[in-house]
Amino acid sequence: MGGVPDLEVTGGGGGAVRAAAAAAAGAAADVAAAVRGASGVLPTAYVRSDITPSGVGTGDGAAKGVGDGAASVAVNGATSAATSVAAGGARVALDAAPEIATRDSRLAAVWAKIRAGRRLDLADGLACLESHDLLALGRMADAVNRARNGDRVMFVVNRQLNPTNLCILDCKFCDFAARKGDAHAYEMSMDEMLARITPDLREVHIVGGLHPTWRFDDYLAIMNAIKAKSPAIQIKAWTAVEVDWFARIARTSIESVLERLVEAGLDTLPGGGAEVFSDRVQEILFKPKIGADRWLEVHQIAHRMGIRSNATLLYGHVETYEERVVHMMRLRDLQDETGGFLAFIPLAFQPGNTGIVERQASSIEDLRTVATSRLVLDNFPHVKSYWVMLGEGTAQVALHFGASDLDGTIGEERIAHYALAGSALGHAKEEIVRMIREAGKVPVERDARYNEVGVEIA
Ligand code: V47
Repeated sequence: MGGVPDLEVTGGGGGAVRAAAAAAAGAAADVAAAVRGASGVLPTAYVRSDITPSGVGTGDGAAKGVGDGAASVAVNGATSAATSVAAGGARVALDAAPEIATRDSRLAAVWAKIRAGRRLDLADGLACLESHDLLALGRMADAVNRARNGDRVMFVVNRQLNPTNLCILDCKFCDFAARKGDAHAYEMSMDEMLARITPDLREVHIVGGLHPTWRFDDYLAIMNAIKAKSPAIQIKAWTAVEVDWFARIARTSIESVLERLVEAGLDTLPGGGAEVFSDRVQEILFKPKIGADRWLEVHQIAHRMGIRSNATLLYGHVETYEERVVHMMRLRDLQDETGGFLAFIPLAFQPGNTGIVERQASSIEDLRTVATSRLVLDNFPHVKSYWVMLGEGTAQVALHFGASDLDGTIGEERIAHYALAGSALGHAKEEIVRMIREAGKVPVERDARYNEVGVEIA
């Protein structure tokens, strides 16, 4: 194996970002990333006291456990009975919900339901995804998001770290994973990983493949070394698929794996590996992987132990609208029970060289999915507009379609870029701030647990 393919990011001070995924010779992942200038006058500085937090969990879940701080808020003057769920899972209702005109009668019925404080069902979710009145759908999701988050959009100064792409699984949608001997296969040395942990980072997001020979202790060693180098950094690491794998290779329970991960510095679990909660899609695209029940079980156990987590949906391949909505509703059910989810992240499938679909879902499809998730997931604090997969422009527009988080600076994204994503590999903090302000929103820097960090943003 020829070392770590270089993903070079230049001009990190807010200037051009150029990415060249020069994977080992002949590899498919030769990526030219978007070049964006960071010029322009930045709007007024954000100061913590400018805003009033609302609908954001306390964020100290790992210390206290989740489940505190349930909120019940008036809906259109009436009290919503269905709002007494846990911290992260609190439903927030709309005071003086606006009239939103639409000629789509099914969408109008959805809005009437929301204004009455009633929960959406499968048919409602389908009405949203099937509606041609995208702007009315967007206004609805925006109103619901504003009731929770106002104009604030959160982001984190973070870096993604993918220690290896060697993976025993063979998921049809994944261009990132490799087998030993593949041209693009890599394993980072500890020095290579630590070189990526710089003092400016607040969060490191670590995921990789299910390596054929690494032991659980090897994964723990990565976390321990990162914490030794940078004790204050927060670690968001390992998908439920990896947590399940660790339990298998260490021949122990999920609880014991999570305990050891927390001892090694784990703060939160990322939302990856969920794909689509559908046996049908699993059979076609990710047969050898854990399915919906196990993914949900891992997150349920984590939440019970006080570990907060995220949830993703991979869309834009072979799934149906119904499967998307069912996926959201299963997440909503778990959130009702535990309140442990922080954010939902719709991941737009990057077709790369998979041959599954000819092109990425359109921006219209992206915005529909973001907006629908904001309306269906009434107990999730945040819907994330993941600029890596959406592209920076659509990600900005999604901030008006219900999204309240832009993820972060990312540093060096590999999973989407091995699948030929057109976005940058990473962005300087100034560029993320500019993207949020350009969308007319207020940037709020957060940590991995969605605590506002209260730094003044220039
Ligand atoms: O689990 C793989 C997906 C996920 C492709 O929790 C692909 O804050 C699109 O989960 N096109 C990893 N998606 C990324 C992820 C994530 C990203 C950002 C934030 C968070 C969070 C989580 O990416 C995988 C898989 O579902 N994926 N290949 C692809 N070609």
